[in-house]
Amino acid sequence: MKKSLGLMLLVIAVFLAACGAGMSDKPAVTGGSLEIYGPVAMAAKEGQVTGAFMRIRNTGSQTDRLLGASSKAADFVQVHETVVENEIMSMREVAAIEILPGESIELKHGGYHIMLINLKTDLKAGETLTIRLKFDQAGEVVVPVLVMKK
Ligand SMILES: [Cu+2]
Repeated sequence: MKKSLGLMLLVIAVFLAACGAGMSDKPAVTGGSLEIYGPVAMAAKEGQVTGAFMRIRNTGSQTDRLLGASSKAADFVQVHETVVENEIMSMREVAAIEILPGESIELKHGGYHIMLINLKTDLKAGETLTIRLKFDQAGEVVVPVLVMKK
């Protein structure tokens, strides 16, 4: 009896691990021809600045463009790129990011990202915030973004 319970728990553990691994292959949200994977933001305090990151895949046959972002969580939300000039890293706002048919763009540390400027409240790990992304073709896509420990 005890042995079979142990085996059952092991089976459950393996099953959960498989589910966890499989989840990253599934988009968190889709909008039009776009699939959005693994949207996360870093925990930060009220008044601070933080970044949001994700992968956006275009499954359609037309090029789409990320034109901007908004959120009630911050006073300003911008799409940024990270640039290195004279060995100094800085960030600047971009007008648009193209997503070619069948391709993905990666918003990540040291690259493109969504910048939340002047947070209205603390963002704590485990919470979810909403970011609205604006695309040329797909229109507005509402993305639930998981807050991660810094
Ligand atoms: Cu930035």
